[in-house]
Amino acid sequence: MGVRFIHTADLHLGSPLEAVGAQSTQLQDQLREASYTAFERIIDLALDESVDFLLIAGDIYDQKSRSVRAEEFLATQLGRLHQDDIPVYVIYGNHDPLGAATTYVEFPPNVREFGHDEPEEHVFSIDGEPRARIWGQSYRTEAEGRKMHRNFDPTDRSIPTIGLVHTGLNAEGSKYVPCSSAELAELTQFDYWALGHIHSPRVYETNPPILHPGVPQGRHVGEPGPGGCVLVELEDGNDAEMEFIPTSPIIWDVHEVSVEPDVSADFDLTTIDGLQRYITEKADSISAERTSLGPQLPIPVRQPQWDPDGYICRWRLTGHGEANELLNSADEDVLDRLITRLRDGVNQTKPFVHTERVVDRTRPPLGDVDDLRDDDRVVSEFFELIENLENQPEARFDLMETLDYDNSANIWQRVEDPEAIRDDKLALTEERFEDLFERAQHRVLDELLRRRAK
Ligand SMILES: [Mn+2]
Repeated sequence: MGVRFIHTADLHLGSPLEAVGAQSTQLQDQLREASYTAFERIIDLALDESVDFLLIAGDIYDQKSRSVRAEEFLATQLGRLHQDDIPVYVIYGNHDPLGAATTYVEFPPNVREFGHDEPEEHVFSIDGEPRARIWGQSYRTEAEGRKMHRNFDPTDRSIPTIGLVHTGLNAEGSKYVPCSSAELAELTQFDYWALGHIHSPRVYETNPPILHPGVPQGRHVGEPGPGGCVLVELEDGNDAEMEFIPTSPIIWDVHEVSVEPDVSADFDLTTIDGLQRYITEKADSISAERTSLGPQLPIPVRQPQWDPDGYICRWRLTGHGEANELLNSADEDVLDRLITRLRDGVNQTKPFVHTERVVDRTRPPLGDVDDLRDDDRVVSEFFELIENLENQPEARFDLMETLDYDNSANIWQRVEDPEAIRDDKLALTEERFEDLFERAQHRVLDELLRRRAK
C-alpha cells in the first residue's frame, strides 16, 4: 500500500512579477494573477488526481509583501482540499519564518503546520491506519544554520517516510539549513526528500528521490519557465514514480537572436525598422508554436492541457553583423528605441509575447578573421588557447578557481544558491562564467582585428 501526493514549494504568493516597462494594464493584471493561477492549478491537480496529501516545502509568502488577499486566497484554495479530506503539510522557510509571522486569516483544519522549535512528525492515516510519516521543521528566523534533518528520527520505516526541508543544499553555507544531498541520502529511514528554496526544478537523486520542485510561476527572467510541481507515488518495494507538472500561465525566457548575415539575410539590420521586423518575426513564431519548453529533468514532464497566456522574453542579440554598428552608433540610444517599439508592437498576439529587454552581444562584421587565423601567429595562438580552454574541463575549472580566489580585491564568489552570496561579492555562476569567458574572447579578438586592420 502506497501513497500519492503533490510536492510544491516557493509559492511567494503576493509578490509581484517583475516586468520592466509593462505599461499595458491588462498585462500588469495578468502578471499579478499568474502566481495565484499557478497555485490554483496545483489544487485542481490534487483534486483531479485524488492525491492523498499536499506538501508545501516553505516560502509560501514573501513576509515583506504578505497580504490579506494572499492569505484569504490560500485559505480558500486549501479549503477546497479540506472538502475532499486532503491534508496539507506545511513548513515555513526563510521568506516566511514563523518567528516573524503575522496572521490575518485562519487556515482550514486540514492544514498541518510544522513548528520551529524542533523537528515534528505528522502521521498520515486512512481510517485510523497509518500510511505515511512526514517529518519537518519550520524556520524560526530568516537565517537557519541548524541542521534540522539530523534530528529527524522516525521510529520505523514500515510505511513511506518523507522529510520536508527548506534548504539551499549547500553544505558550506550557514543560512539555509546547510547540508548536501549525500548527507540526506545517509538517513536511510527516508523514502523521499521534499525540498524547497531553490527556484528552478532540480532532481539530485531518484532513489530515494531528493529534489527541488522549483517555483510554480517564475517572477523574473532568472526563473525561466514553465514552473510547476511534482506528482509523486511511493509504494513499498517499488522505485518512486514522479512526474513534473507545469503550472505557470506566464513563461519567462531568454532567446538568442543571431545577427550573422547568413541567418538574417531577409532583413536589413542596418536600420531600427529592419531589426524590429527581425525580432518581431521571432516573437510571432514563439507565439504561433506555443512552445512550452519543459525543464530538462530525469523524470517525465507532462505536457499541459492549456496554452500559456504569454511569454516574457529577453532577446540576446549575438554574432558578427552590421547590426553591431547600428546598436553602437554614438548619438542615439538605438537599443532603448528598439525596446520601446517592440513592447508597443508585438503585444497583440495570443499568447502574447512581451519584450523584457534586448541585450546587445553583437560584434563587428566578420572581416578576414579566417585569413588572419592562418597567417598571423598571434591570432592563431589565441584561437589555440581558446580551443584548449573549451575542450579541457580541468583548464576551465582552474580558470574559475582563479576568479574565485579568496582575497579582498576579488569580486567573484562561486555559488550554487544566489541567496547565499556574501554582501561584498558578485555571484559567479556557471552561466555568468560562460558569459564572461565569451565576452573576454570577443574583446581580445575584436581588438586584435582592429589593430591588424590598421
Ligand atoms: Mn527560500
